[in-house]
Amino acid sequence: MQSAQDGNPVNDRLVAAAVQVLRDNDLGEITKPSPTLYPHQWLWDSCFIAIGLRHVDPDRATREILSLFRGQWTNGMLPHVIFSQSDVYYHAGPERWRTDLVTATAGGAETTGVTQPPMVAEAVVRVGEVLEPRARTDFYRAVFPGLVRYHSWMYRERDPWDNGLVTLVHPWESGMDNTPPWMRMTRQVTPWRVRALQAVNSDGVLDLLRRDSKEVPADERLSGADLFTLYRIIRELRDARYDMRRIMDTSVPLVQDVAFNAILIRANAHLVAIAEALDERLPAGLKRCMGRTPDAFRTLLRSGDSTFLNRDARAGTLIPGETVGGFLALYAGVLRADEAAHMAERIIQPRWWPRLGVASAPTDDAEFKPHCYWQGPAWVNMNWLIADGLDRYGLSELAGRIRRQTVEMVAAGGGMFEYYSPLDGQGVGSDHFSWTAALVIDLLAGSVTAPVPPQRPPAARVDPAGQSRP
Ligand code: 9WN
Repeated sequence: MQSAQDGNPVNDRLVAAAVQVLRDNDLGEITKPSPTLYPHQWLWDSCFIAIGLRHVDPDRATREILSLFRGQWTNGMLPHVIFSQSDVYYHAGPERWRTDLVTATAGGAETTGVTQPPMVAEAVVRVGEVLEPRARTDFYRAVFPGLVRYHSWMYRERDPWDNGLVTLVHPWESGMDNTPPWMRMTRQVTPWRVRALQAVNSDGVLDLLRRDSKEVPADERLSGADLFTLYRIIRELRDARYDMRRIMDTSVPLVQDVAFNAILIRANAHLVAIAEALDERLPAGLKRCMGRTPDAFRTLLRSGDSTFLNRDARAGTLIPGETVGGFLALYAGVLRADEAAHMAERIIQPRWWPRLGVASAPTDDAEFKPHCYWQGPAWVNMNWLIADGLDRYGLSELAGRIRRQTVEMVAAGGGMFEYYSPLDGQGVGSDHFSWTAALVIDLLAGSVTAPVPPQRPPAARVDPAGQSRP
């Protein structure tokens, strides 16, 4: 690997530590998110990892992305996990999903049956920026067909109401598994056996049946009851053969997730840019669907303020409970300048930025827990996305503050942790976490990307009818 060091001894030590984490988690063509808790390849993790790796080993960064396509399903889906080391235990391993009964994958890899936020096009462009023009074209050409198939799958399979928003079928697809609104949805389908245990205060026994909570303290993970509910959803998805038409007839919660769709909007813009660079055409049907997502996204806006929420797609109603995901509207570039400025003011309020920002759930949410992954802690990837979005609106002072604070948080936390308490900066979750390391490298390298202006002026302010069923 090359050096990404900048001559400042503190930063140089941090970069060296980050590079070491990536080296330790390197399995050859892929990087596992952490040494033992997450021993396979995760979709959006690999994208963030590639964005950091491009500064130290651009060729390895391209392979991190290319390796994702070996898990691509025949229908175009890029799965959320590709099981890479068959002999290594993971609590939701291939036997839980049995996707081999439903599909083949491009490279014969075993995978889960759901996806994760579509960060791939972003990672492709960021890696492309550090490649020589010819190598960039080759790289673009290698990923383009797979990207088109993936984006087409999202609309064809996961936009059953054909309104431009992608619907998720498992909290793991959001990448932000246990944010309060997602937990509200999943708890609607807690299995009766688990409810029976809860009724007599005995659900603690479920912890005896799990291993993930042995890796990190139990209060930094989901409760046993919640985890077994997620397993139940997997079972329903498996029985429905991961087919959206059948899934709609099950009790699986269906959610139009704000962060996922914000990332999709940006990814679509990248896909257009990649196609233009290659002088290729995108399928007309895909272009039509992509064109509708920015306006559809604004139907996730709560009327009366600048808060974007997830929608319960079955009920057609917004799900109460703000998350950091709402701030990714900045990253999507779908706001008017006044809305962006208002959002920036909200980010620095103490409920989102108690001592460190940006909390994944506000401190006044009844479910707020500073050490429990998406129920409060600050995450490096979210800060990276928000800072990028602020730059799009010229809000660079706050963008810079978020970036500096993020690097300081990691430096003070004593390791590359999965997430950090927004109350006191304590590093929590898994240590030696790859995307934290990769994005610290990227933040310290400074952006090689000029801020991207917002896509286009958004449509008129949200129509209250937007909250009705899509
Ligand atoms: C389930 C790997 C992944 C991240 C997710 C994070 C966590 C997995 C888990 O770890 O989810 O996908 O077992 O909790 O929530 O964002 O991609 O780092």
